[in-house]
Amino acid sequence: MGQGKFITLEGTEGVGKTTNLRLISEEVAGAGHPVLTTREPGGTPLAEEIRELLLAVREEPMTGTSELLLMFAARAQHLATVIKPALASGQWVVCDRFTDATYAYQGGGRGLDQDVIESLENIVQGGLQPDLTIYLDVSVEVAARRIAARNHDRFEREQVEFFERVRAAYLERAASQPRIRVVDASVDLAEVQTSLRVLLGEFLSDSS
Ligand code: Z5A
Repeated sequence: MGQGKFITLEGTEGVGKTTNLRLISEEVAGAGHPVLTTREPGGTPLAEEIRELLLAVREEPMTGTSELLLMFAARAQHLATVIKPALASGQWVVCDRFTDATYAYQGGGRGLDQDVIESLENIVQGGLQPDLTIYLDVSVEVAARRIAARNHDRFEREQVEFFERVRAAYLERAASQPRIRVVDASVDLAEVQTSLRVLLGEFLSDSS
């Protein structure tokens, strides 16, 4: 069996990634490919512990650089022990967030240097990039309304301006990288899922 494909799902908080991840995996499996669904930060026991460190609300503020290094520490573990072996064995990997989130949140949101992010990306990933990235786009106001009722983690407590910068960074990146496909996720879930099915249908037929 040949190398599997790597699909990532991105968006600001509350855009519906978790809701739509299952649909993407089902479409891939329905086309006859073995599929592994995972997430970042996380995806292995150690990386999930790093996730807890990253999301916890605590008195001591976490510096942007600490946050960036922890994201890539989790990613290094996830890539080496889960993603790369799965792809090598022919599985398709569907991942909730990946390095585009680092460019958007730590780069756009926190204002960290893109060149530093790129250096870490090269160290941790080598040349590995997703084959397809789906960016679910929703205005910050609509996304905030969708998650208003739940307890907010350290990221979700950020101000509206932070999420506006994150969204702008995602859209800028999507405009320059053909592998990133933007889906309007502000409409009804059924409509979002129709767009996702069309997009995945094209990708699956190009990959066969
Ligand atoms: N982070 C980072 O900074 N740098 C990195 O490199 C990486 C991550 C990898 C955790 O990620 C945090 O890590 C994240 C960025 C940072 N912080 N933030 N913010 P996460 O992916 O676990 O966290 P999240 O973005 O907050 O995920 P989420 O809370 O699971 O949101 P979601 O998956 O996008 O949304 P959802 O739970 O599927 O949907 C939210 C609600 O909206 C839910 O009630 C749905 O039923 C509803 N929904 C969904 N779609 C629709 C439509 N179309 N219409 C109406 N309602 C809808």
